[in-house]
Amino acid sequence: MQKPSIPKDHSQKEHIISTKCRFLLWSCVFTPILIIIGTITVIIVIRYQPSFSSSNIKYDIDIPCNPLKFSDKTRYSTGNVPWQMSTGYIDADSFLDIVVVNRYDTTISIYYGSENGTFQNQKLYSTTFGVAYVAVRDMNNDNKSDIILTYTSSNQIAILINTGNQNFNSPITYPVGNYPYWIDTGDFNKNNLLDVVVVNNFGASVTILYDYYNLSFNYSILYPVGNDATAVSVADFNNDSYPDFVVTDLSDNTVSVAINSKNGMFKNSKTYFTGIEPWGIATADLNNDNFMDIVNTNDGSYTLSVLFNDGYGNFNRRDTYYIGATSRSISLVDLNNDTFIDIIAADFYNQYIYIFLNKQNGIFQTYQTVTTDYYVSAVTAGDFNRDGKIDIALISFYNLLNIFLNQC
Ligand SMILES: *[C@@H]1O[C@H](CO)[C@@H](O)[C@H](O)[C@H]1NC(C)=O
Ligand SMILES: *[C@@H]1O[C@H](CO)[C@@H](O)[C@H](O)[C@H]1NC(C)=O
Ligand SMILES: *[C@@H]1O[C@H](CO)[C@@H](O)[C@H](O)[C@H]1NC(C)=O
Ligand SMILES: *[C@@H]1O[C@H](CO)[C@@H](O)[C@H](O)[C@H]1NC(C)=O
Ligand SMILES: *[C@@H]1O[C@H](CO)[C@@H](O)[C@H](O)[C@H]1NC(C)=O
Ligand SMILES: *[C@@H]1O[C@H](CO)[C@@H](O)[C@H](O)[C@H]1NC(C)=O
Ligand SMILES: [Ca+2]
Ligand SMILES: [Ca+2]
Ligand SMILES: [Ca+2]
Repeated sequence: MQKPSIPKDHSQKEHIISTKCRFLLWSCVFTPILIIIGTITVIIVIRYQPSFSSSNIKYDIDIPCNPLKFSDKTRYSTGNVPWQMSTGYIDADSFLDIVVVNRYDTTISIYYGSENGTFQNQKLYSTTFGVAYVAVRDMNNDNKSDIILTYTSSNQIAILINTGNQNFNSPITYPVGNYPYWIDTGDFNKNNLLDVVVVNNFGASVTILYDYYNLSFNYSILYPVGNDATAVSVADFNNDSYPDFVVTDLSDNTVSVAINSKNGMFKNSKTYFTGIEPWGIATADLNNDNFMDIVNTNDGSYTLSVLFNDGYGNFNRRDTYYIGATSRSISLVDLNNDTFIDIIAADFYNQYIYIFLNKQNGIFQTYQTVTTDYYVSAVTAGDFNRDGKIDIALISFYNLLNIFLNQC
């Protein structure tokens, strides 16, 4: 074996060279590497810094209306245990109306809006079965919002067609899968008639009902998704103009993303991990790259997951925001009018909503809390008083609707 040896007569030169080398190594290699590592660490820490509590808020001065200001809450009575809500234009004026589902009654409450953001007291409508979810949509293209409900115990959905003057036709029902829980709509086959996707909570599936004429829904399919599917949101994820959808799979800790095959049918869905027990879901473009992103609430890990679209309908980047509370409902709207979508999350076991302002890059600032009535089951938003600022409506288990007008 040959020992490595350094020629003796070059030792002085070696020493000078090695000193130079060391200096060069430190100044040109190690120091920049340390700076880069330090910068990356700082970026990672800032980026993934969870939101602890409202007392930790460091307001970024460059985000407008930070923090947001709201009017004192206005309260309205609901039926027994309000569970979900939706907004739309139900009577002929141009002021938003609100529909609330009362879980322990077989009723829905309709609140008709006015120009100053106040609402008439509830108008109660009886439903045939207990309802879990409501979507307000114009289903027959007459510019009047109709009401779609899930009848959980009869495994049906019901459509109440708006006939004007605050009246509705008696519900038309359609059979779906086991325990229909959540609904969204989209024109999946692009025939200019809205189709309906219904989450079957006990069925690990969704039912897609296709409208071919006059609300016939004469064709429907059962499409498999993950276990204990809870919620669904429709959006065009791959920008091919055909609506796609995403479902929360509560006991799989995933979302299932189903891409439209450009004929209204769906290929196998792709799943992406979320936090623990994903429940509520909504979609919007959060980083203004014109591709739709996903936000869901996680019941088991008290977090929100934000999943970013890579432009092809894949969601491999996930950011997590800790709220320390169970949330089952979120609303994605631009609350400070900077064109970037913000997040409102409802606290199911407490008296708060959490507002995350977008830092204008899809990353969200530490949340701001707004105190509400207790046990917020759902939150929604809309410009109720038509001043250009998006307001907030939510429902509390104590049979109350709260309205907060945005004073940004
Ligand atoms: C549709 O309804 C909205 C809200 O009621 C109203 O503001 C709008 O003028 C209506 N549009 C047409 C074309 O009738
Ligand atoms: C708001 O509008 C409603 C309906 O037009 C009216 O009855 C009420 O007095 C108004 N409230 C305020 C505070 O202006
Ligand atoms: C559409 O359906 C409704 C309710 O099922 C029915 O009363 C009406 O006659 C139908 N209209 C047409 C044009 O088929
Ligand atoms: C549904 O109705 C449309 C229009 O009448 C018809 O073309 C289509 O074949 C029907 N589909 C089924 C599955 O019955
Ligand atoms: C989405 O598709 C539309 C229509 O093809 C196109 O104009 C637009 O640039 C696309 N958006 C993005 C972000 O690629
Ligand atoms: C929101 O921003 C738009 C565009 O900058 C502006 O025209 C509008 O007046 C703003 N609305 C409010 C309520 O500040
Ligand atoms: Ca209608
Ligand atoms: Ca699509
Ligand atoms: Ca915003």
